[in-house]
Amino acid sequence: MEQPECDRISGGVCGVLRAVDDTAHACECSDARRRSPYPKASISWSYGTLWCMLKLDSNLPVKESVAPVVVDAVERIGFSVIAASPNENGEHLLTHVTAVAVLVGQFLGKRCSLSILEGQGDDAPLPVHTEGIYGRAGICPYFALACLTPSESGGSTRIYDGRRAAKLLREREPSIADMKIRYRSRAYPEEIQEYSIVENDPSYGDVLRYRARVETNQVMSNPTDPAESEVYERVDDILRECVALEHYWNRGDLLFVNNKITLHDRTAYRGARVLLRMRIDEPAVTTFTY
Ligand SMILES: O=C(O)CCC(=O)C(=O)O
Ligand SMILES: [Fe+2]
Repeated sequence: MEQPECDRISGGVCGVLRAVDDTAHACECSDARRRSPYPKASISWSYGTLWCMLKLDSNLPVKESVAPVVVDAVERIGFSVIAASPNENGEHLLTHVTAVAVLVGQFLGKRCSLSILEGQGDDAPLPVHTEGIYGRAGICPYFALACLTPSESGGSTRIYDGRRAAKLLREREPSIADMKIRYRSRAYPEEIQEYSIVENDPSYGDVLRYRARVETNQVMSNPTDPAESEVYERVDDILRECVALEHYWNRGDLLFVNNKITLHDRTAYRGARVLLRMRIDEPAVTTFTY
């Protein structure tokens, strides 16, 4: 049945998305939080995404129907969450979560690069960004994060709707939308890339492609352009209106993200926090040695 479009998020559809298997839960428009099998997960708008519980303690029951639903949500609204069974604490969780990420990730792309993100606490949030925006070869279209150790407090990951942000910026601050920023990577000094704040993506149309103010950014302004601090303030103000998901991590959660239509950040946190990150079809990574 066709669902009405939801005006709260680009590509969103009101109502129940789809049930996937016996353990899947789809959230309804009016009470997404209550129906979520994960009370800690908060969806800041009322449209529901797919919450699919995976039991990871025996074999891997990844049904063939799961991946297409993840792909559909990631394409439409920009993200999808697969939650492990809450009582899952097994020592093999890393292996299982990685396997699920790769199995489902195959439906989004052909290659994946894995890294472990490990921190011991951070009083500062990680600024909002498009993943790998500094990459000369371009950004990865999709990435996934899996939680191995949730922090003691804080450390939620927020996903922002880049199409909605682009639309609002064009309406309210058209001169800023066309300004360019040059991004660099501190870790890989040879990686430098420049984007208009609003880019026209061949597949998705106008999207915000951006990293909030950091030392390695350079705003490419003309004398008539708004001041640099104003550029960041206006864009950040708009992004605050475009939070699509704030995900509070539980061990075993898997979050798939469409990096071309969303941005993300991470809040400040206390205690050890370990995530597995999988970048899918990262343009800079094209060869593998076995
Ligand atoms: O730790 C997170 O939640 C996200 C980290 C991140 O965005 C990054 O390392 O690029
Ligand atoms: Fe990131």
